[in-house]
Amino acid sequence: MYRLKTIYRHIIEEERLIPEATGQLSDLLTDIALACKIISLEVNRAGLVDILGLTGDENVQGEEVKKLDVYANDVLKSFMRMGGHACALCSEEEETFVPIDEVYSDYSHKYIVHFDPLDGSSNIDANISIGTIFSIYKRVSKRGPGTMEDCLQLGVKQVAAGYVVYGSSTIMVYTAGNGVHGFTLDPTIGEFLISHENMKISKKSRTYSVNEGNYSKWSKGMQKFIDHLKEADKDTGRPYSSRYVGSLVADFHRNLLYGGIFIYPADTKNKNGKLRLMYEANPLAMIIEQAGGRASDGKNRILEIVPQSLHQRTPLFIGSEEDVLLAERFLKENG
Ligand code: FDP
Repeated sequence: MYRLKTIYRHIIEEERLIPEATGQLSDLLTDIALACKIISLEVNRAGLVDILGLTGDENVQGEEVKKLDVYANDVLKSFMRMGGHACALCSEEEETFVPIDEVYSDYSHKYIVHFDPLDGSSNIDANISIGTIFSIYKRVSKRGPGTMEDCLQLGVKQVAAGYVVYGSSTIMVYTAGNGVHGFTLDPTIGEFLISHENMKISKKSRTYSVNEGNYSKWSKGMQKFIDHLKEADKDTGRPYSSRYVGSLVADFHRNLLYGGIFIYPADTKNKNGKLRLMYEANPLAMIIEQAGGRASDGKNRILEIVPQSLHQRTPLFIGSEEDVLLAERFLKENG
């Protein structure tokens, strides 16, 4: 007997646990999964761009060859627009949010989606894993196209979040508030099949992921924390190993599976860190908390940071709970 469970079936089973569910969230998640399958196909062909035509050129159908991040943004936007469940889309690639108007919907659309269509895109040409990150909120306004108030909600208000890694295989991981589940794309049948049910991150790890080239720009507390992880001490499992791909989704996914702490701190150049609260930190924070881990800006819980603008940045300490707590202690003790 086959024991295959598609992501679609999984989403529906989760929906059935909620008696008042209308099915809209399930449809939206399914739209995102389908869009990401299409992006995955194009990511796999990225190395052929030099052979088939540079970005900016026309392809054989006379269409312009788009940069992959622009392409991913367009695919996600059009699937979610046509799906009719979102009243606003907020993308890392867009200056402001895209309100969804009546042409595509009857105003029953009740969700807001934030997404980073292709995270880690500076790695594309080196064949390194990249990804898509998304986050879903319920609207607060009653009807009509979504508003800025709908888009700027606390991370704790997310109803679902997830990411897709385009790596040695394509994997989609999502949570709708009932655990974290991972699905691997089987390219032969074009389906995401369950491969990682109810993922949990270890409480303590032996791995840190940070761009250590920025060491001289860090605060004293941050420098001391990394120095501490590198000291040898058998009892506390040190020294830690260092693993840094430089592609957030890839680093995060590895740490979720094997334990670890990912850090992008504030530094003298990036006073508020580099990563985006709404597109990167909040969705990954919801996932890590659901998996038993912790996410903070070094002091405050990521999910409780009040957003002021769509592209706001934040320092990020995320991963195994005890490691994040230890980092917070070092920052506090060193001012
Ligand atoms: P990228 O610049 O390649 O798009 O969010 C952007 C991001 O990648 C993350 O994916 C990654 O973790 C981080 O920036 C890498 O930044 P550094 O190059 O400064 O280490």
